[in-house]
Amino acid sequence: AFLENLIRHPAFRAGTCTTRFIDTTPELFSFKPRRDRASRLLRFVGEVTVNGNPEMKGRAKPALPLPKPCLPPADLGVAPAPGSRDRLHALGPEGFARWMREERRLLLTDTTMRDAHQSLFATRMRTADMVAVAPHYARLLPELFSLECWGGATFDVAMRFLKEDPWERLDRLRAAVPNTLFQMLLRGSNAVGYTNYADNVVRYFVQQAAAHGMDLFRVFDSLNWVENMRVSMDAVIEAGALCEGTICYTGDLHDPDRAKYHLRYYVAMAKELEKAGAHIIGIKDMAGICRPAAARALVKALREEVGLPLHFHTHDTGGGAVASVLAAVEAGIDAVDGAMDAMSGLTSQPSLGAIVAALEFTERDTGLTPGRIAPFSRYWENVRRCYAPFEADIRAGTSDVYRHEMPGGQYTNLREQARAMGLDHRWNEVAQAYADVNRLFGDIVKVTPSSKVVGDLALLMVANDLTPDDVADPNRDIAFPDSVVAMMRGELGYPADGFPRDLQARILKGRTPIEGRAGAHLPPVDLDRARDEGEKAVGRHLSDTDLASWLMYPKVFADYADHHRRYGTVADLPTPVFFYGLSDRDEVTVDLEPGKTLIVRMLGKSESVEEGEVKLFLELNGQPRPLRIARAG
Ligand code: 3PY
Ligand code: ZN
Repeated sequence: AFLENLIRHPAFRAGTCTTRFIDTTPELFSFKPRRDRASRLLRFVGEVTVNGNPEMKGRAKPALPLPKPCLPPADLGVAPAPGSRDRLHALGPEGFARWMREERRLLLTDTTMRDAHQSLFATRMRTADMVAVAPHYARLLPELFSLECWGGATFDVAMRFLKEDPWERLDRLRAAVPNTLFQMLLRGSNAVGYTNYADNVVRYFVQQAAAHGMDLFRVFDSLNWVENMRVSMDAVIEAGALCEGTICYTGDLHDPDRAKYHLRYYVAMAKELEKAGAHIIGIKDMAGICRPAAARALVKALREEVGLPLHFHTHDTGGGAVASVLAAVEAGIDAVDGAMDAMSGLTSQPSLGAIVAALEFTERDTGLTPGRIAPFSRYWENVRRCYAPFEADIRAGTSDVYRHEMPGGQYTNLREQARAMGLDHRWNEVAQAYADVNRLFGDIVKVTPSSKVVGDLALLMVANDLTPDDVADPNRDIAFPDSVVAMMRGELGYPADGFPRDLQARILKGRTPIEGRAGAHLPPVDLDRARDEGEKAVGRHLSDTDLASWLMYPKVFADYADHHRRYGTVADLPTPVFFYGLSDRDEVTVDLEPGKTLIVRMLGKSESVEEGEVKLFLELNGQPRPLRIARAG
């Protein structure tokens, strides 16, 4: 314990300690008995069983016990067949992109482990549910083009709500799937956050992600400003990974009133991305408003004007996504995104099974069959039941999305925010305000983080009964949300035609907007210093990936690290135990590592009201382990 304290001490690590260090550093001799891993995990399970998971506050538990997800039958002793990742390693990014463009098969990305759960149940899917099925993907679906399994909101939510290390998720998935490309969503200069980070922080983040096995980075900018994407695109290219330079789609190609978002606009952007070094062009229809006719025209034009393969991403919010995918296929799209059937539809991606079936026995046959998708869908169906409290109560598609244009990942979130503000019954007004704010801002791209800014102002308008005229009225004093002021200052960059000057001046109240790219004004972060600060804040050594987490989300990371210090790694717990705790006579198995399994049995409990605690009668690997848990609140 002494040695451990010594080597963890920041002064020792920095090499600044003198010969008197041991005498003058009494904390080296403070040996807090470190509870072993099983005890810490049991304490967590006990806390959740007695006091509930804080994440469940205000949410209704599903009926327990939940059915156990059944894994698609596969022989895990057999090595997986070579897949897209092996091809990338053989051909390199440029060669791989040429192969994509020449391939007849429609290539498929499965978004189940990222966008689908981000859009259906608030990004709450846990590592345990992904890692369990990952080796089955490697063996049973080696034809898949990629698995989107990281980035976007998953990074923040993993630490903030699931108390997991997102890097550990990536490492464990990577170890289980050696053959298929991993794909992540990167918000350009906002990386996996909501603000602009210093250029060297963005570079460091990309380097770490690539070093931990990320193969394909879908890079976008929330205002379609290529200048804001260059730093991250360069970092991806330098790391030898695939760079998918992405166009965010908005408006409607054929609507004469939305002439700003015409074919010329998208073609010009795609050419800029091609020049910037992209290997693939992504078409990101985050709201699911790219209608079939638009998808057909866009893909056709981009194929004619750009030499790179095209990858189409959409959402099924309005119910028409498969039609758009098929239109894109007819026009020659190279790859498309879908989600496993049970995780598809509504605000998520269209159904992979439906796409596979639609193209079976045609020229663009995907090489998969609905029968091979089905066992995966059945697995995810039961996994999804575990997350029922996080689902929005939406039963059907809504073509209202063509009016408000909210991204699939934001729609349910904003509804939830509106509900929390007591505006649930005024949702129609929120949706209209969202559309109005978009117009006030000059008709912008709405995707994280610009979509959050539009949502913030829309909620403020409805809560305060403000009309668009009120917002634009120079004689009316409005306390604009910080996010709105920041965006008008140029902190997220600028749309091609800038923001409307009058409104911008009114919101900035005399402050001057940033000239050019916000990142160009941010001094580089001293990474060694940042690591020292982080280590002081969390009281332990920070690994390179810890540092990347700390740079993205200092407070969230520090809270996560504190949770980890108290309870250890909770990512291995089965999801029902993590959210709902143990019921009497429950038995759960937790694989800590190969050969180290915990079997926890709950025999019963007794409550002592005077002492304000609950005694749980637990058994750990057959041995009695009673646990006393103080009743909270
Ligand atoms: C994200 O940035 O998380 C998105 O999913 C945007 O569509
Ligand atoms: Zn999406």
